Amino acid sequence: MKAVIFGVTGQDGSYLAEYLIQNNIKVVGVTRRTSSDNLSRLKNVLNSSFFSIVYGDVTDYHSVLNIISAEQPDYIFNLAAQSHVRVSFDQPMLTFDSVAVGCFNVLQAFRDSAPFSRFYQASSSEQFGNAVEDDGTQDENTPFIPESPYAVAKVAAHNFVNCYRNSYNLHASCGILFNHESPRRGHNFVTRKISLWAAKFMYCYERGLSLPRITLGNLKARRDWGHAADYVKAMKLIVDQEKPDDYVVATGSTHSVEEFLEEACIVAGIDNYQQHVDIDQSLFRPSEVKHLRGNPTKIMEVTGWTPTVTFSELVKDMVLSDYKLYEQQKI
Ligand code: NDP
Ligand code: GDR
Repeated sequence: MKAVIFGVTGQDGSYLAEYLIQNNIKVVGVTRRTSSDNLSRLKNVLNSSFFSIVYGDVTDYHSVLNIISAEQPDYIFNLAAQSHVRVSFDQPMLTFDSVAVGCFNVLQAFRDSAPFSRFYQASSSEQFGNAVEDDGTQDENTPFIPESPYAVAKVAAHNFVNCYRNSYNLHASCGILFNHESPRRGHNFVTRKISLWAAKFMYCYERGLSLPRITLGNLKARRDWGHAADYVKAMKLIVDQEKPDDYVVATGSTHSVEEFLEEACIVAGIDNYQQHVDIDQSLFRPSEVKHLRGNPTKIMEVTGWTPTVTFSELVKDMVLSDYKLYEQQKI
């Protein structure tokens, strides 16, 4: 069995590559040529005989078509995206190209050259915007009311996948994933920004060094945070179902950014954390998604998937892992 992963160098791509290889699936990872190293998350798989790298970009249809037609994979995972919501307000067209046009290119190449493969699209809870069911959750029937250029592009990609599935009888599915984090999270997402700061604070406090401050935006926003290692398992379960479909992947619990900050401070032993935090209005978004709490009933019932890492365990994992990076002078 063979899988092609677009977006392999990202947080999810690296966990997914490891998980597929553990399951005896060969992985072809698609990477962009960059002037600095972008393979740091892949160190666990780079030397595996089950892993290889090819160059490609989802906005370049010919590169995508060449890869899919040459590899004839059993699975195609499209995780490639400019994935930062705030940045999508600064670079809306670039975001649309990588997310919506990129998805279309992969879908089209799949249909044109490997139609018996199985396709997975990384959809997002951001697609719901501020839509919510009566019980305060979002599920597969909740309408999409996107609040950012990123979310608009993800809705377009999601609709392309549904259109191609229905029109051409393709095995194409979407996982509508709620926020998932890990020690491999990009440094400018709020959880990693907080874990890095808390770890640095702990490191400096223990050594009598001057204590760092942190600047954040909206602390009131609520997210349903899970662990990326759990969520890539859901991706494989989704493509392994007999029928293609769309699934919400979430923990079912919600916490505010402030609660994440408080939990990180508990792990790092930081008292009176408010005195070390600055709020910067420029970090607020022009339009904010206020409350996300997914209802994962469908994926749990159909596939048996269940999240294994609690909110507290996730925060602890991230802070302690970043502390080790400071100790080892790797940051
Ligand atoms: P990351 O930002 O960590 O990774 C994004 C990946 O996409 C990187 O490998 C990046 O490559 C690649 N990429 C960006 N643009 C292109 C392009 N034009 N052509 C090819 N590759 C490209 O995201 P995550 O791993 O966190 O998320 C994976 C996917 O899941 C994304 O689509 C994201 O939008 C979506 N998602 C994520 C959630 C989360 O909470 N993490 C929740 C819901 C959806 P490079 O390293 O070269 O920049
Ligand atoms: P999100 O993640 O937008 O939910 O998208 P992010 O961590 O960027 O923001 C979460 C919430 O925290 C608030 N916030 C801040 N955010 C950032 N980045 N930096 C700050 O300093 C800060 N202060 C407060 C934000 O306003 C927001 O409410 C992530 C991405 O992985 C998407 O690709 C994915 O689709 C969704 O999760 C589900």
